[in-house]
Amino acid sequence: MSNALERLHDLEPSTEEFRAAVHAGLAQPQKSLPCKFFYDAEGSRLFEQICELPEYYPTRTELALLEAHAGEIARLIGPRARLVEFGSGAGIKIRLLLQALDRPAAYVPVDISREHLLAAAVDLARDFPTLRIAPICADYTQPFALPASAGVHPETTVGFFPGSTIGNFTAPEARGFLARARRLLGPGSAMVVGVDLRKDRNILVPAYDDAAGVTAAFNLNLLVRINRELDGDFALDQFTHEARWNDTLGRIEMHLVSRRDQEVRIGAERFRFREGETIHTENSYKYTLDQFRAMATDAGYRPEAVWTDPKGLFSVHMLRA
Ligand code: AVI
Repeated sequence: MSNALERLHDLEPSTEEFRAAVHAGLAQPQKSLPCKFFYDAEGSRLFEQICELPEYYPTRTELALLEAHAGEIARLIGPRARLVEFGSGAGIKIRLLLQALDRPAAYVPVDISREHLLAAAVDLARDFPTLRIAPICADYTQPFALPASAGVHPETTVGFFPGSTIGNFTAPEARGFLARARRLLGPGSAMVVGVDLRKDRNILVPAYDDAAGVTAAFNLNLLVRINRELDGDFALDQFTHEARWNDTLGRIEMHLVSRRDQEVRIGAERFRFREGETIHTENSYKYTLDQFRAMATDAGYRPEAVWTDPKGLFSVHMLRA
């Protein structure tokens, strides 16, 4: 392991937090589970597979945008930047920025999935041996501090939030996240955010309900995780994956639909499901450029630049604090 790779700062959510969220979510009239719990080791692996699917356009479109505009993004960022990536995952996109940047000072990947975070950090340290890397295992929807060790006198600090993960928040959550990130990263910092754009439902629905069934497996893996970690007895073949476009709210919704009336035990508690009743597991909001810029402005940022692909599928925004 490289000397530049620092010890992991571990703030991974506890099993207790998972249990409390599951029990609270399943006690509501519209049952729901927070999508952040998708990302155990298997969920992270399945998500990487989703990113390769022909129907799932966001990853390849954003990668092409970053490839095409990395030079310009790097010029706007300037030399010796410290990069903080929220939800770093496999760390593929950051490589494009790191290669384009002038002497990056440090990279702080923040991710909820510890194993995945560490593996990606080790890989990156191998390819960028002089880069200071300070991984943080944390739920970045909650406040956290940057470790002092990552403060290597950067000229500027830049947040990186690719993949349209911001779309998995409600509008108030997204605004709150951006405002917290602005405070965390400090005055003069920048934020590079990938945002999926509103488009025809005939493109959107297959992107979340692919022919190979990978997204279905990703959604159902949440039940596998509950069974394993919280002593649940969900019968996996009694729930089906569904992706719905909600035009009024501008979002894709993922649900797990109960195939029959049934009762599920989690630990000592039991939850009843009627046939057709759903667990709402994820929202993926799609924005227009103006909607997102207005939200960023509300959060205290100045929209500085935006890049989109020729088909208008996806956007990468540069915001300044
Ligand atoms: C991580 N996030 C941006 C993905 C999305 O598109 O909302 C998660 C996902 N869910 C199903 N497919 C992908």
